[in-house]
Amino acid sequence: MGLYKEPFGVKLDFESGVIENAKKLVRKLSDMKGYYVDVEAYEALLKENPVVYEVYAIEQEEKDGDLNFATTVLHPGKVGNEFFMTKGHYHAKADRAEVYFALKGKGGMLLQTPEGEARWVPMEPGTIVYVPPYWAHRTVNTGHEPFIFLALYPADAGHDYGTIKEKGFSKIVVEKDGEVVIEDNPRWAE
Ligand code: M6P
Ligand code: ZN
Repeated sequence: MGLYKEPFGVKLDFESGVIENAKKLVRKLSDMKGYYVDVEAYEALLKENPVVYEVYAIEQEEKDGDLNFATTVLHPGKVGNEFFMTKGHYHAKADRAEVYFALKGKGGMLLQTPEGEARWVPMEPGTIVYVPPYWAHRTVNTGHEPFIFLALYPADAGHDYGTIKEKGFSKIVVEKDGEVVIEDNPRWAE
């Protein structure tokens, strides 16, 4: 039996997004310094330091052929007029793909090639998003309740946060006159 891992089933609570026995990761606003365009609004909100998102992950050893999965509970909120979002990443093994499945709430995914070509894919419960190899991906909560989704990704994909942390995405997702607007990131050209 040494070759074979033990199969298992785990329960995902659709209301809360929690996966039983998963490893929980909490990202507070203070973990996201430099990610939001409006620095003043960021500093002001830091006094409350809200939780921006939680991740519940079931991960395997980083081996080719195996699979990880995780839910993310992305809370509603804004920094200035920019919606709460995940950090976003390329895969350390850049050619690894991923699939997201939206469970609850409202939002979308911002994707980008290494050259800065960006796409926005709106997500609502039932939306399945295919993240092709090489595309960075970040999710954004554009609603008023937690935005919850499941992600499935190769166990050896890894996370490369560096590029996004420095430059962000070429687009930002903001609220303007009550509408969700995807606009150029003023910091991108610097
Ligand atoms: C999804 C997956 C995870 C990722 C999480 C949060 O659940 O893609 O691999 O960690 O979203 O996104 P990030 O790592 O960009 O903060
Ligand atoms: Zn990923």
